[in-house]
Amino acid sequence: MLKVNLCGVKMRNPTMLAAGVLGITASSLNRVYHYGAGAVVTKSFSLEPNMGYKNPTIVEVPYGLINAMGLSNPGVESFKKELYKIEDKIPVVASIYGSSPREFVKVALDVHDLVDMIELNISCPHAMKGYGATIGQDPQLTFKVVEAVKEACEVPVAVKLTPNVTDIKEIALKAEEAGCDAITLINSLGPAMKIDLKTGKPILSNKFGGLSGPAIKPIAIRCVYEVYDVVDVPLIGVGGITDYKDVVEFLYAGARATQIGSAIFYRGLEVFKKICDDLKAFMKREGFKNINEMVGLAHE
Ligand code: RRO
Repeated sequence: MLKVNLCGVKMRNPTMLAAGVLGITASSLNRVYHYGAGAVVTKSFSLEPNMGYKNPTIVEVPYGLINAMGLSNPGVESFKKELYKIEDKIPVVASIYGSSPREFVKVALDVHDLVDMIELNISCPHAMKGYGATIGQDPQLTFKVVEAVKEACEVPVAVKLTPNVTDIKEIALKAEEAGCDAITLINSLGPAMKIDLKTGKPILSNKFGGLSGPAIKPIAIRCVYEVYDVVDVPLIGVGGITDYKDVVEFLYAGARATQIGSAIFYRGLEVFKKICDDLKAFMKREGFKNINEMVGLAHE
């Protein structure tokens, strides 16, 4: 009933672990799958190791979290060792980043044999210049990165977009034109900021970070809804999902699968099974036989 086929990747349900959360080691990725996720996405990794920003890197705000981890990761060589240790049956998506089409291609070619899909992170809102959202805010750069990775590897390629643009449809259309197989909407919203009243200073060491959690869900829903109207590739919805109702809303807006990140902070890893059980009960009540019947219903 909950099964989803995403670009040929068979998932037992439409919930995926979002990039950046518990995605550094094979043991935590295996664990998330055993708690019920349909697929897992790694923390974004790059060609070379990156220390990221100093602590504090995360702060809670009403209805959300602001993070500026700083694209921290041990580099592709080290990441590969983890990818080998992920259980075969688990659908794995490698989230990768770089500062040029060539860099993206190098990382993609290093891991494409070990994963089921690649997700291009061109959307981190507080990345260094030349990385993250500075790529995803530019339609031409978006096109070049997607095209280069698609030419180089066989595995399906999703591209994760930033909501911090004037017209997300324009970027999505460019990504599709360049050949992407799926579009993930959205990365965290930002740059966002919180100031400590005692010290009078910004809390995060980087000052600015990306806002995630329930606060951004209405924007994520709008992005999925708008992009669904203009592209044919499947969409993966992410941003503020905490219960099955949020998943239903994303499906109705046009997502074929969903990703969950901040909710693990609020509800623990049990959130995946709880959402799937509740979603199944909802589908029975409403007479849906499969997930596909729900995708895009808000447009009819
Ligand atoms: O590592 C991060 O600080 C980070 C990344 Br790469 C991203 O894509 N989105 C985010 O909120 N944080």
